[in-house]
Amino acid sequence: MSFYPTTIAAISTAPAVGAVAVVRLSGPESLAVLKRVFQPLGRGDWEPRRMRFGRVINPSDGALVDEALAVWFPAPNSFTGEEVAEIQGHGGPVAAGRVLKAVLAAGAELAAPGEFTRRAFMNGRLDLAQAEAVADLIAARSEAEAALAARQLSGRLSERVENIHKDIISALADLEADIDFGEELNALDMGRFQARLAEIAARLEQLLEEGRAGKPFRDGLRLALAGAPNVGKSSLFNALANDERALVSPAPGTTRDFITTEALWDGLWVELCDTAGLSETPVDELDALGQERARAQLDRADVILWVGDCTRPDDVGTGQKLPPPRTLRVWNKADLSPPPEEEGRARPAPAGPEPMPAIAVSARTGQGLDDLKAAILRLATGQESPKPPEVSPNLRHQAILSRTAQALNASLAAARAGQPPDICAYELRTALDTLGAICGRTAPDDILNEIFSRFCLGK
Ligand SMILES: Nc1nc2c(ncn2[C@@H]2O[C@H](COP(=O)(O)OP(=O)(O)O)[C@@H](O)[C@H]2O)c(=O)[nH]1
Ligand SMILES: [Mg+2]
Repeated sequence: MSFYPTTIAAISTAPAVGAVAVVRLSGPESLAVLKRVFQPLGRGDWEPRRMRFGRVINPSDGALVDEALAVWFPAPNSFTGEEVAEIQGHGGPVAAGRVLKAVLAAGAELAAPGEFTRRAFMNGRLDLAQAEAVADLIAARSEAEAALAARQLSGRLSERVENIHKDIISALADLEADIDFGEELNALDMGRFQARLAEIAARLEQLLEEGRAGKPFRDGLRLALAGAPNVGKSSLFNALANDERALVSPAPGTTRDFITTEALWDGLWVELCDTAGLSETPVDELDALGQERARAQLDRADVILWVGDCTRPDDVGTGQKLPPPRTLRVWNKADLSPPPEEEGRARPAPAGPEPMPAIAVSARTGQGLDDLKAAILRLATGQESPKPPEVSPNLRHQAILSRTAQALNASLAAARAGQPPDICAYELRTALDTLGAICGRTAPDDILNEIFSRFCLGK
């Protein structure tokens, strides 16, 4: 059943010092290669999925390489769906490299990055969304990212996408039956048909919404602090990172270059970026350069904290120019003075047509920091009570989902306008072809290359 005639090998564990390293083989010659390099202790033949202890020998010179455990998985019950063998030797890059050399000398080829997972996908062991989840799980930096990836790997996203796929097929089949045999059968109830399409479109929209709201849990959260000099940006940065990373000083203009650090907030990965204070007129050339870099960092942030000083509420710097939907007004030094009020509420930022939420905190005492974190998460997810979604389509999935929704809505619009059913059917077929790319039914080769090249060696 396999697509591939070659047998590939790679070190599947991290290239670092550790107790155990795994060299994995996949392909029709896996057992044959294993037998050339591995001398099991004790008699008997290889049994499927049964670990054996023995010696690894390099067949090119007969040298003893390692003592190890080895196991054989006959096709198709393996990760790749092909015949697979694994040798568990001692860890460490050199020791594992020697086992790999022995296996290559015995006839295996070095695997390309992601090649095991690609074979698993081609052999139908995983669909494309699940294969992507393998890479995401390995790369996860936080509990939230790992949990989402694990659910996607188990097929939660694929299942929902496949259900939508099935329902579009069934709508299309009814429509085509009506086109072909309309006279003989009871004519299709157009009202109900349109309701079905609208319901499918709503499910696509729901998935898209989960993709947007899930972004911080899936990709982490990039935060940048901006504001006038000396309002306490670096102090707040340290408090949010729980680390005395940035220099703090009563002298304005301490921070010239930007500083980034990573933190975990309740299992959520956050990157914080402290920047030079923004002002209308830089004090010198170094300050001008610092401010330029600061603005570049603000552009790539998911949420910008525009920090002000409760004791100097009118020193707003150039905050008016920050993008309101991604910016949160933070009044720091609330331990010294209450935040400026407007009609009994923390004064909204004076910027832009849209009101900007404002939060009062003290970097010194920690007051208000939990509220600030909650407000950041509300802004990033667009949800009143943010929580990780069950599945979260990534950007590739989101692009496909919106193109599918477009085609589906075009079909619905044609049906509503009383256009010929052929046109509805054409748009539905486009929706099907488009949606198929999420699980890989219709993904072209260059997309596959793109996805699998992001994997590490040995995966
Ligand atoms: N009382 C009080 N002082 C603060 C607070 N945050 C910062 N400061 C002080 O304000 C000054 C400037 O702080 P810094 O973090 O360097 O400001 P930046 O220039 O905006 O990065 C320092 O003397 C800090 O100790 C706060 O919440 N309360
Ligand atoms: Mg600073």
